Amino acid sequence: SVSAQKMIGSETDAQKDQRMEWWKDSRFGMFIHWGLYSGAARHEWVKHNEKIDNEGYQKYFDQFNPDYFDPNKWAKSAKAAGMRYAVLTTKHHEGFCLFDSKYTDYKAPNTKAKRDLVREYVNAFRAQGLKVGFYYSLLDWHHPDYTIDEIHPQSPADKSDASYAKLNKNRDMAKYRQYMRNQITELLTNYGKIDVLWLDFSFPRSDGHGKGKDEWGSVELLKLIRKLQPGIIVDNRLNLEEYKDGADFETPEQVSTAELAKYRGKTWETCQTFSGSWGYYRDENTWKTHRQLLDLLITSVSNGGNLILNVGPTARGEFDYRATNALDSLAHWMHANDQSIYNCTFAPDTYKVPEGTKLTYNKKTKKLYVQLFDYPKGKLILPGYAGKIKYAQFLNDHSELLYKPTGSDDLEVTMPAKPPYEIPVIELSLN
Ligand code: H79
Repeated sequence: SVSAQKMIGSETDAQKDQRMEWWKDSRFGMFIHWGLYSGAARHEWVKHNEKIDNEGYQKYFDQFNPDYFDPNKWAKSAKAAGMRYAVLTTKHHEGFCLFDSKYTDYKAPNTKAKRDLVREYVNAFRAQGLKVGFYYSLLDWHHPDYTIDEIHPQSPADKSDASYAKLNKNRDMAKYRQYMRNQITELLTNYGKIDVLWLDFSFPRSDGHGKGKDEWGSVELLKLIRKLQPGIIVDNRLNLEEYKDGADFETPEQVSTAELAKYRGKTWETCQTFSGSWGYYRDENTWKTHRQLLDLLITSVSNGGNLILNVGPTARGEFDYRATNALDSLAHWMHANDQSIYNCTFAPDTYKVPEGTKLTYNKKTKKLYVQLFDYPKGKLILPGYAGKIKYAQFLNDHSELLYKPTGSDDLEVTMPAKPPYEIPVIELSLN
């Protein structure tokens, strides 16, 4: 027989379902990666990629001056796009804190911004009725006690134990663990109710030059988090896979839509970028199209998961025009079709997926939605749907779609010659 999985706390399945309900119903969130790397404007891993030390990175701290920072604009843009929650990098791997921490000088209040930017973010997003989340990097490439490991910018070229030992002689992870507990306590105490905590990430290695649950003190950290914010939802990157309650959701990062089917039945959120990097990357020319972004959103929901779509604001603190345009297009689509996203999941097995479409099913209204990826020529066949539906209409304008049986078990929907816009949605009322 299968033995009970280990537990850290004592929450029941029913209690967890209740805690996760808003999150599962929301389906669409905004990730925001903003930090000193936004000024370098060539990837949030620039410090690692170019092996820059603290001294070499100091220019980005000195230059940081977000004169256009207005989180009310960010929040309005997220809300308009149909996003229901947001997660902001309070500290990324570079170690720079957007919040006013007592435990470091490496923070926004000590830059030209001269203030706690996290507080303004929290207030603005809450004011729009959005749930508020914090990203906090477990990695810290600035802290003097954080040991040099395999993926640290100053990782030794020869990878020998002796080289690591020499570099780490004055570094003490116990002190860094305390620093993290202190900062997470600040974040989960000083800003009211926080809805999501997104910790990033574990990379355990048998040679000791990675980091996982022992290096982070993950069990103790999670207990602290749950004590400070009992309702909070925590990602799965603390390396606590052996515990049933060591994580609330899986986090497939930048995976293809084809891979998302594998997560059906789990609790998950795929995190995705507009252009490849998370931090603002001026010269990146790999921006996803409107259709690709919709595909990510719909494919996530049609497999029972969430999409958290990332924006990398510029060093001046605003969304650049490419991000703004993409969000505006999503806003139009969501205005017309958000009932096929919120409260939705994959369709019951009795409904076959018509060719060139994806299905979502609204758990609250019990309506079935057909997302038309390949617009049908003249007619759409609903395979095996005879006797199963009682009305069909476009969701965007509630215009009736006529249908008839084909003689077999199928139904044939008569379609207008042209789609009203990209990826229209048919709403089916079920018998
Ligand atoms: O914050 C965003 C990213 O910066 C961060 N997570 C999202 C949400 C992230 N980026 N990469 N990773 C997490 C996974 C790390 C991958 C690695 Fe590697 C593979 C680290 C070491 C091997 C890529 C290749 C980076 C260095 C070499």
